[in-house]
Amino acid sequence: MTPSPRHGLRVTLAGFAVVLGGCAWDTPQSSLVARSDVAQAILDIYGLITWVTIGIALVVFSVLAWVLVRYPDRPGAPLPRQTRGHSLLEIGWTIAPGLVLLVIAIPTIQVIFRTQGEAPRGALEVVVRGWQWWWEFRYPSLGLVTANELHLPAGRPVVLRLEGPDVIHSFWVPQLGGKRDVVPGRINHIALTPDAPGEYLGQCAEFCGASHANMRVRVFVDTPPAFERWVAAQKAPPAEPTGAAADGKAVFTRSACVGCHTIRGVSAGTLGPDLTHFGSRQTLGAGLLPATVENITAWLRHPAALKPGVKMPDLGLGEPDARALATYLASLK
Ligand code: HEC
Ligand SMILES: [Cu+2]
Repeated sequence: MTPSPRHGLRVTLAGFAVVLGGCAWDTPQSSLVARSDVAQAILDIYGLITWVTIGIALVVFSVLAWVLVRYPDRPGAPLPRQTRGHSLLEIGWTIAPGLVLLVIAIPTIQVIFRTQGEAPRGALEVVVRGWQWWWEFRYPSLGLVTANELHLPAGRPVVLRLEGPDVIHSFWVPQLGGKRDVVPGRINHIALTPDAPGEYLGQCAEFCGASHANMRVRVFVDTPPAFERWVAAQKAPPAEPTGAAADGKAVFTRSACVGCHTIRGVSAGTLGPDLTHFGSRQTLGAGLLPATVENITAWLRHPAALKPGVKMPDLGLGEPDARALATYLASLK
């Protein structure tokens, strides 16, 4: 049986249904949902360009349809009247695209300058450092350091100061706006005001090596009181562990961990994420897995099995040591 044209049509439509079925408006990383002033400004430009493009498409397709209907090719039909060197038309189709570009360019340039702009007074500064393959967040005015999960207060301007200690990364949390490159030897800024409390997902948007796809970021926009509580909890020294967690602390202090990780009052390494309040984070390994004792244990035993290329070495830990360590780290709320 030869496939009929209707069969082809059905297959095509079924293909569309499958592909378009994956579309949704309000997904966690949708750039069509704006939750900050900067994201809204960018979305407005996007809307403007979409409408302008729809307008152009309508004009072009209407003219095309008119030509198809008006001048079909019939056997023996004469050529329609040919037009050459029509000054008015030529000037028209030179000026019209210029106008369209102006309509798009003026607001676009305004928004570019606005999003590059100086942070307003009183903005909360956060230093964002993109490492292969995790994010470090420092709050100089609060004396806090954390990783992979950024907390911001709703309604207060923040300025993110992007620094690249190793290779080029790009910080991108679509609903809060951005994306901005993190470039070694150069400081970039994003100034924005998140407007609604919630959890926003993002990820590195510039290919940066083996685990680029595993370099995720979570931003928690808290109500101002919740943010104050978070700051107070992070500033407090880590609680002294008891039981299995105390055994874990002993393993930590006698292992190579101390050379790479900081736990305030215990160690001062700087090559890996600060673990002082690791237990308050929901995920591990830059959004790789939920931070359960099970997953932390697996991570500590063979980090590269979970995250290809990871810069944390396999230290040959046995199951009991790894579990005790995981219990300790999870207790650091
Ligand atoms: C050579 C440096 C180095 C050593 C030694 C090291 N780590 Fe790491 N560690 C890292 C780096 C780098 C990362 C970030 C990996 C990533 O997410 O890509 C990391 C990530 C982690 C994480 C996940 C943190 C987070 O917020 O997601 C934990 C937990 C951890 N290490 C615990 C340990 C423990 C416990 C030891 C000792 C047994 C140890 N590390 C030894 C460099 C090191
Ligand atoms: Cu990256």
